[in-house]
Amino acid sequence: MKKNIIVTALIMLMAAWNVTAAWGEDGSRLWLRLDANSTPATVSGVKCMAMTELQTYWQGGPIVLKRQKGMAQDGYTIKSQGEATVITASGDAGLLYGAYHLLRLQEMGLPCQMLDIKEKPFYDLRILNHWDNPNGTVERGFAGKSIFWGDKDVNSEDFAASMKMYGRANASLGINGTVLNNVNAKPEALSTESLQKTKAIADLLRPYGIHVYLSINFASPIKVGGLKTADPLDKEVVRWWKDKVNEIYRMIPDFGGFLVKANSEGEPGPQDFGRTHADGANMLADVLKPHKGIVMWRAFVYAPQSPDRANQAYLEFMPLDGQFRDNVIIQIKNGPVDFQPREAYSPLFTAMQKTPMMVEFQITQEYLGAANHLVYLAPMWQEFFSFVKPASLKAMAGVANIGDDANWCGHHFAQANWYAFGRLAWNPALTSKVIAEEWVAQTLGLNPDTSLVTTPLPPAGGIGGGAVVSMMLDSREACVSYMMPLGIHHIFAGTHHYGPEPWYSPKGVRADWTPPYYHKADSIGLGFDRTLNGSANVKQYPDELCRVYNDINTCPENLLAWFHHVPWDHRMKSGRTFWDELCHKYDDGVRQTRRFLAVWDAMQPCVDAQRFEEVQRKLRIQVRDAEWWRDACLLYFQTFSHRPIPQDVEHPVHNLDEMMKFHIPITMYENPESGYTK
Ligand code: GCW
Repeated sequence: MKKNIIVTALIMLMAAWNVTAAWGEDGSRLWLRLDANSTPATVSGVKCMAMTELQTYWQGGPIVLKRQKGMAQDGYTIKSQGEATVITASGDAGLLYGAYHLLRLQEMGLPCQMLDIKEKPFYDLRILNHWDNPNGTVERGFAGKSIFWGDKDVNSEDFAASMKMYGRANASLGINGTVLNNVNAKPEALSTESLQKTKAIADLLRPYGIHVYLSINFASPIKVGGLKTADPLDKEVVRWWKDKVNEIYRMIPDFGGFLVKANSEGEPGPQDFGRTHADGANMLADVLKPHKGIVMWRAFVYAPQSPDRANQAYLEFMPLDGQFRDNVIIQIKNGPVDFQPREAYSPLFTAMQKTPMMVEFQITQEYLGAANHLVYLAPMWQEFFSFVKPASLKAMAGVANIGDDANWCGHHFAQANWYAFGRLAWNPALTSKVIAEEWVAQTLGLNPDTSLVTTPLPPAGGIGGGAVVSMMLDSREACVSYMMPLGIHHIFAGTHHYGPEPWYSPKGVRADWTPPYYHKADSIGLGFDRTLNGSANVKQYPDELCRVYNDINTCPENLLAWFHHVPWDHRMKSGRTFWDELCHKYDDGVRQTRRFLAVWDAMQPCVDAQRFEEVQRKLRIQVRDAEWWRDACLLYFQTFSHRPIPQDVEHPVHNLDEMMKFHIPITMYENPESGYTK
């Protein structure tokens, strides 16, 4: 599919091509215009890219790019000197990031004189993970097909143009690494033919300071190499990996390394040969070391027989703390279960003291309404950082939400999550609000002056970006409310993780793949008992937190059913019973989505027509989906609570038996186009 797109790399302004007319009158905002017919720039390096971008888009006075030894890697300064602006960095990537910083100021309409800026990234490694398959499908991808694989001709001009847009968008945020294929890795990713494609991509992304990485299948020595085993301690296996890695570095001298999902969800791993995660990771690390490559070894593991899936990663990895080579980083999802709308943080982060760790966030909204719901994720990631010190981590990875859809991410506002990921990987201290304001100003061209926010409804006309910013800031909590408030988790449909199926529990399906395993609804109450009397998951947290979480009266209410089996009549801080509170939360969630729709409706005069309509359509889906979530969950849980839905909340508009018969016929590679109501 040809991407008919206009892109501003810095501002992540991505819109369908036919928006151009609407935006033409306001051409000043499109200063990074890339038209569909432009041939890719032939560039010979990152510095050259910095120059090209500035020459093309900078509207101010002269710029000087200066190299200076001794500055932080990828860091830069920007200083006004008379008429000129001087960008100084020790490396080319720093110059490019400095150039984009300057362009960002210009684009946001901020002053570009008297500058005295000093920046350096918090993390050296700021990396996207693409769950893209060789056939072009994207696991949990909701924005079309892979931009890398499938029928893409990596030698075509179209492909080069698309990599150029991707490279600019990422570099403008400081993202400097990308894993090109799914962690459920097909062995063929390491075939020579596939490596040729990887090389072509690496060549196209190099000018943007982006290094490529691959996910590997641990059984590759058997499946690609024809060996009898993939035992990491077997000499022939080690030799195979050495040869393979040498082959890769001959083709791609700056290749970054491997990402590994091992012994998880059926993927092969060292445990298949009686070895540990450390044995497997270290073998690969040793082979990559001479080339300065790294191993990102995932801690996303759980076993069918485990009485509490949330305990598993800690149980498998804690005994190995300190046993990993220094070029191994353990990559851990933010929560111990799986990218839920709200989870407690993964306790491994505070437990492992002697092992380099990185966090894996999910930018693609597998569990947050796919590409249909407007959910701005920065507040969720920031919540994580309120528990886990950014400095205790080595790097940040984000599972990408990028596909070959015309707007790249399926939902215009999903681009804000890609943007926020990059900005936070550069500086995790940035607030969600500042990031949203940047995005709104640059992408929608709206002034994010928050004084213009009015509640509950904006006045007709005359409103600014502040209303959009505050909608974004509220959106994650709203999603939690209409999907899984008060610590409830993983009550999704079994097959697609889009809608609610708290009842889903077919015979023969492993328990931890069914919602009742997590919500444990019964006549007494709701929630997973992870206290010391239950699965003892609380014990994996530092003592102080363990005490707080263990006691139902001190446990934060937003995690109550995560850590406790909460009695229906448990008294909440509001004075309501738990059941009544639950009803109110679901109701709040629905009301919030209606408010978002009203905010957006009022934005019509301020946004181009196409973008307005596309977002409006999605928000309408979101409102209906929120009602669907509320009705399915409340009516189903009511069969256990036997309590009435309070009079002061809106009552369900669906019937439980009808909802239980309803199935969305989609796979994990698609976005449900119309949500629930077809
Ligand atoms: O979130 C779950 C997804 C799987 C995914 C897995 C993982 C790539 O449902 O689709 O597989 O996690 O993170 O490995």
